[in-house]
Amino acid sequence: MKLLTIFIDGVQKIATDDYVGFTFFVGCMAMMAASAFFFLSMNNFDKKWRTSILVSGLITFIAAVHYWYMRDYWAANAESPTFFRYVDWVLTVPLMCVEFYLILKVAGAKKSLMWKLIALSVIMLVTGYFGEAVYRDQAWFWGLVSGIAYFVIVYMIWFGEAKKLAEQAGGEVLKAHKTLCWFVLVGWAIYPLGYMAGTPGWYDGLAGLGLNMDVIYNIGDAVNKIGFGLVVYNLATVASSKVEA
Ligand SMILES: *C/C=C(C)/C=C/C=C(C)/C=C/C1=C(C)CCCC1(C)C
Repeated sequence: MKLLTIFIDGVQKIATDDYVGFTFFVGCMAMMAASAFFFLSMNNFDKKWRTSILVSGLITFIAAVHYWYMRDYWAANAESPTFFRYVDWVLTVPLMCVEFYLILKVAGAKKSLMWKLIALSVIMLVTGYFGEAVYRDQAWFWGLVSGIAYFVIVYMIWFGEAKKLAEQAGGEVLKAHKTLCWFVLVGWAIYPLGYMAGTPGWYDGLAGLGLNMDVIYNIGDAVNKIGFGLVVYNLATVASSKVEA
């Protein structure tokens, strides 16, 4: 129906200085391309890696669909598509936790590790949504609670349970785990910056720097969702070729 309207009414204009709209558009394309890449490469790998690649593709595919809506929403309302944003995250971030579990399974990772990471990520996102959309006056408080959940995740993968498993697995799995840890520490830290640029609080000065919340979130998504997928893709490539050789 939506497509039909676009064909009949013509496409909504994106102003040349609408850089927020531009990043939604490019983000949508990038997520689509990445999904095609991951899905089409799936059968090149050993069976035990296929689920990981499938999950990489699902992450970018779910994001592509949400970017399609967010791009539209922004074009129509020139306001943050907060609802779609958080629905996207609450589906894709737990899938990123699943990726950790899947690559650590070779070292005997238990489902309980996966569920702990998923629960923490949901706490991080639901409290973030409260601060951004529901209780904006206390954005700093909800941001803080969200940040604590974020740091527990960082701790678990850098120093806790997940780290120990990665060391037991060693080799390529350990390397990939380390890279993913860096993504969570540095790549995920982009999001609180966006949050601070987009909500009122003692950190209001950030918005004065001309930083835009949606641009920051869109950059974060491209870096993290496609980057995560490529780390797993690389691991699967190296590990699969070793078995064949
Ligand atoms: C693909 C989407 C990803 C990887 C989204 C990640 C989102 C976060 C790490 C968000 C974190 C937040 C905080 C740590 C505090 C402020 C509120 C959030 C939700 C922006």
